[in-house]
Amino acid sequence: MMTSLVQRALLTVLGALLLAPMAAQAQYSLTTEFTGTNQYHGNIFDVYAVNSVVVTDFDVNTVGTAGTPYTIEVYTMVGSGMTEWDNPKAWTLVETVNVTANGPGVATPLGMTQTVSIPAGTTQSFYVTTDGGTSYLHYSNTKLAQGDLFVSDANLEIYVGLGMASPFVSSFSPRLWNGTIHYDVGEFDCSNGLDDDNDGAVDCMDTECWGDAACLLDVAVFHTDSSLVGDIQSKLAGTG
Ligand SMILES: [Ca+2]
Ligand SMILES: [Ca+2]
Repeated sequence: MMTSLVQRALLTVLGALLLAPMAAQAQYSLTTEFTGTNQYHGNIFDVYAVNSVVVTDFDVNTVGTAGTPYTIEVYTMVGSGMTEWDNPKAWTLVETVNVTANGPGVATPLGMTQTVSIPAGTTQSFYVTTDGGTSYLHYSNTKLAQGDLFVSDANLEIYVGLGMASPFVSSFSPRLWNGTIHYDVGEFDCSNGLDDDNDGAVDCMDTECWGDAACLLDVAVFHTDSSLVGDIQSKLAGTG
């Protein structure tokens, strides 16, 4: 018996549902430390992506006590930023966020809405800073040298960099940024039209997206029998 497109679609959907526990939006993080006692407006530090990553957020170490309002600016550039600390034109402002400090020695998440993609095998630099004045972040003095690797995991490496007076005014070296980088790996977004992890498979073509809601819908709308498509969609939504 010939299997219809819709039947095949249903089999595909069922197969995808069986694979659904596979995480399409894995969230990883890498922390330097939160023990720094030196302070100024911020830091410039290089990271190296072992695998393709997408940076989604940062935690910072505030000097201000819990409840203190902060305005934090995150800049980035491709390549090392170590010699570009006084060259604003080299940098792109990723986002300016207003946050309430959790206090020194603990993480204050920025809650960013913008992301930064870093291809595998490349260096990217970040400049995380307050908006100046007496708004300070903690960072660490270190016996390591500028450019030394401080911490790494399977996907990402964070290097010793610079302490900074805002904006792009003066630098102190070597200084270790205090904070956490939150990031995703793999085909983390199944509907952005991009091959996030550079494995040749875009969105729903990537097995990591099987089971993702965006891809279930793709399978259903591929077919022209609208009543059956509606049936599939309502079954998936639990309304049929
Ligand atoms: Ca992919
Ligand atoms: Ca994608």
